[in-house]
Amino acid sequence: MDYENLVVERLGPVGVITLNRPQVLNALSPALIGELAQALDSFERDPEVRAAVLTGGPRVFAAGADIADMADRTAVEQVQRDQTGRWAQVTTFTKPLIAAVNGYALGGGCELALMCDLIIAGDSARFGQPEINLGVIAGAGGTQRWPRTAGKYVAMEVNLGGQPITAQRAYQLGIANRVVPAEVTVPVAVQLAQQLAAKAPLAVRLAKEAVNQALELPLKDGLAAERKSFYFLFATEDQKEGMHAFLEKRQPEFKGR
Ligand code: CO8
Repeated sequence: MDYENLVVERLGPVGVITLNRPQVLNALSPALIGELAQALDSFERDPEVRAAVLTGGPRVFAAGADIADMADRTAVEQVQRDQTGRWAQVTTFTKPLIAAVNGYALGGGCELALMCDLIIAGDSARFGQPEINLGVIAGAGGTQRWPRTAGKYVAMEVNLGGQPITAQRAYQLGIANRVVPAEVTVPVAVQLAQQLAAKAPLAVRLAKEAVNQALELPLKDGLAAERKSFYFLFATEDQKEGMHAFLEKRQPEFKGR
């Protein structure tokens, strides 16, 4: 499939998606979000892809939803062409998805990064929700994921104040897993994705699901769901391989079965 707003590549078991509208700082038009959903769907259905990296390249992650596209829309038009489902496809992707963020991750761009499972931030990264400066608020999770990650007070500061925070502060708040020199953000993310891709795919999938459930379920229900997945994994060949490889002092070869 040909993409107009993305570059989509495969590096062995790792799929790499680069947002590609540099002239508008990767502003997230509906067409781009549609292509992103398609690219993720193609990775989802390809058993050879075991992890993915989402980046905006060396200069900018994404400066938010496309303001030129939205400026003159009415509320009714916004509801009628609701993009929620397409954005949500980022969160229903079952394989590890790592954001590699350089430069601005603002508005929808920040929300996109926060939908990923891990975030590698280049030292140039800036995370923020400047929608308030446009007379609106975040619309793809900014008011919900910031408090769950960084707490209420930081979430208020970011969503009400509209000023971005630095990569280092994001790291201190637990939003970025690592801060690295901007020129190696993508290679570091790909290397991390390759490490995750070598794990047992079904276990990775269920671990991701379980961690995400922790953000939504009461503890008792989350623990019960985790335990069911733990028991379920004993039905997989990879569990037998993993445990026997340990006992035989060799590296496991996981097959995703
Ligand atoms: N949309 C459209 N175009 C943009 C956007 C954007 N979000 N951001 C930058 N651009 C364009 C600029 O208009 C400019 O175009 P041109 O060269 O034709 O004038 C070009 O990109 C370069 O931008 P700047 O000249 O402004 O570059 P600077 O380095 O001076 O500034 C900034 C960079 C600080 C990032 C600045 O561009 C900026 O503030 N951008 C807007 C950031 C913003 O407000 N983002 C929030 C948008 S709203 C949103 O994301 C809501 C998401 C809701 C999703 C809901 C789904 C259901």
